[in-house]
Amino acid sequence: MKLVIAIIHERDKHKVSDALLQAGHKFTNIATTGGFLRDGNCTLLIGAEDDKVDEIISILDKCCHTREQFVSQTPIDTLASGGMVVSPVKVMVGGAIIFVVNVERYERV
Ligand code: 2BA
Repeated sequence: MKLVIAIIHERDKHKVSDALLQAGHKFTNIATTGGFLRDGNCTLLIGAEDDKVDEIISILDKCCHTREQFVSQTPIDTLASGGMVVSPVKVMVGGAIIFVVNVERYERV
């Protein structure tokens, strides 16, 4: 068994949840915060049999779209500029960051 940990953009949350449910997967949705942008994102914990992992990754791939976003000041800029305004920087947001880890033991009691 595997645990798929997927960090996705807030805006893709409903689309991904609907597609996972429709395909019969079980998951937990956690509200999380990106370390760089310090913006809300969403982390999904999806427990699945090994042979279902590729299907899950394919759903995430189809439902999560990469977008460009301009950020007026990143946390790093804030520290470096001493409070002065710096020009907006372009960052890519969205898509999905996926970790697949082995589950040593799974119990439902
Ligand atoms: P954030 O840390 O808020 O990062 C948002 C986006 O900002 C990143 O998108 C990336 O395009 C950009 N970015 C991140 N760190 C940067 C840096 N030091 N310099 C310039 N640009 C930077 P993604 O790479 O798609 O990541 C989306 C979210 O996934 C991240 O939000 C974070 O919450 C999570 N994440 C990404 N890689 C991770 C990792 N190796 N471990 C744990 N969480 C990760």
